[in-house]
Amino acid sequence: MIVHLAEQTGDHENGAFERAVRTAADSGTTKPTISEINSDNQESSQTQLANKKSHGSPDLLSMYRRMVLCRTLDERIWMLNRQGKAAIMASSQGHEAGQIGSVEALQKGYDQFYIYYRDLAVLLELGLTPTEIIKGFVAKEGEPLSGARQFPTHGAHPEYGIINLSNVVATHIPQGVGAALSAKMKGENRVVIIYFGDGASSAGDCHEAMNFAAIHKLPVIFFCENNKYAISVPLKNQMAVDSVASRAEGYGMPGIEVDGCDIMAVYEATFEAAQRARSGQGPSLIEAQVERYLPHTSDDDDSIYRSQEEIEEAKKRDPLKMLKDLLYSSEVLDEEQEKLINKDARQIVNEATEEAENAPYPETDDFFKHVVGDGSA
Ligand SMILES: Cc1ncc(C[n+]2csc(CCOP(=O)(O)OP(=O)(O)O)c2C)c(N)n1
Ligand SMILES: [Mg+2]
Repeated sequence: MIVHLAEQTGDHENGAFERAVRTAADSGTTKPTISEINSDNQESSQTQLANKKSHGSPDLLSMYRRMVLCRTLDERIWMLNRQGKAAIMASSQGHEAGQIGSVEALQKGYDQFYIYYRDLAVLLELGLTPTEIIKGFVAKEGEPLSGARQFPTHGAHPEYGIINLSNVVATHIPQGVGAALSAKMKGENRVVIIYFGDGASSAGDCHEAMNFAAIHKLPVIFFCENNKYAISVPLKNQMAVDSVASRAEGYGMPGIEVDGCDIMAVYEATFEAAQRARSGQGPSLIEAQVERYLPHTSDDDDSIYRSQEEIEEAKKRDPLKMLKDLLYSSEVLDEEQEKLINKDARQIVNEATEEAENAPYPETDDFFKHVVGDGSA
């Protein structure tokens, strides 16, 4: 992890980095601890954490299960699109560790999540069911974000703290900063995390939002999922620097580069940024270096701008594989259990697909419900 510090905060030495995780599977069993798990893998962030004092307890086996579920759901939605049943899809494959690791470090039901179109795992982590998500893609009654009126994954779920009103790139970044200003003015201890891509980081909205948040020390985490492409435009044609996080210095906040395929590294960085935010020290910019395995969306053909070799190379860093290898080497996971996890995920996604496909379309009579106010508020 590389930290670009615009100011000396001091807590990198003694704060949230000073913690560890408990067992990879169930606590209270004889399964090995993270430090034991990582005895063969000295370089990983999990190992660094393991030797430090415990404060939190992410369950790596559970996180692996959730990653598998997200990947299985993502593959299914892509397939439904190819069958002509699902609308446009922006795949999260390669982003799962960044998304799940960051949510794990925050307070569900209290913190606010300004997400973007690629954040499938964030939706699942915050409580949307696979059925509800597929309903968004096939525009069926009961989709909770917009009543199936919006682009899939778009809308809001205030109870879960989810806001994703538009896919006009970067427009949600100042909106999230506004929510953080509101939290600060009300004296709430809430953190707002804003997810966006590397392309969005070059938009004017992003600059204004970061500048404002840093001036007013707002409780925000800017979480950039850097997959090195904005549709077909590679990073080098988007910015003249090679690190999104390095820009943080220009705004007066810490910028942290983290391996977005290493779920514990993401958890650690997000936890620390949340602590800064909650203790009034202001925003942080996390650059999670992730991979994009599929075309930009199901409407895109990446073969005209990206080689197969490059994609195969990126797959060596597959976040599912990375966590799976760790769990295998620790004997927390074996072949039989892996098969069961895959089978469970397939069954959940099969049932969700069937339920969503069999659901009715929304009533035309309430076409404007949740779209235009009824004047009562
Ligand atoms: C203001 C605006 N400009 C252009 C677009 C078209 N567009 C949609 S997604 C996208 C690329 C965004 O890339 P990035 O922020 O890196 O996110 P990624 O899709 O790679 O996760 C663009 C240019 C848009 N939606 N909004
Ligand atoms: Mg991108």
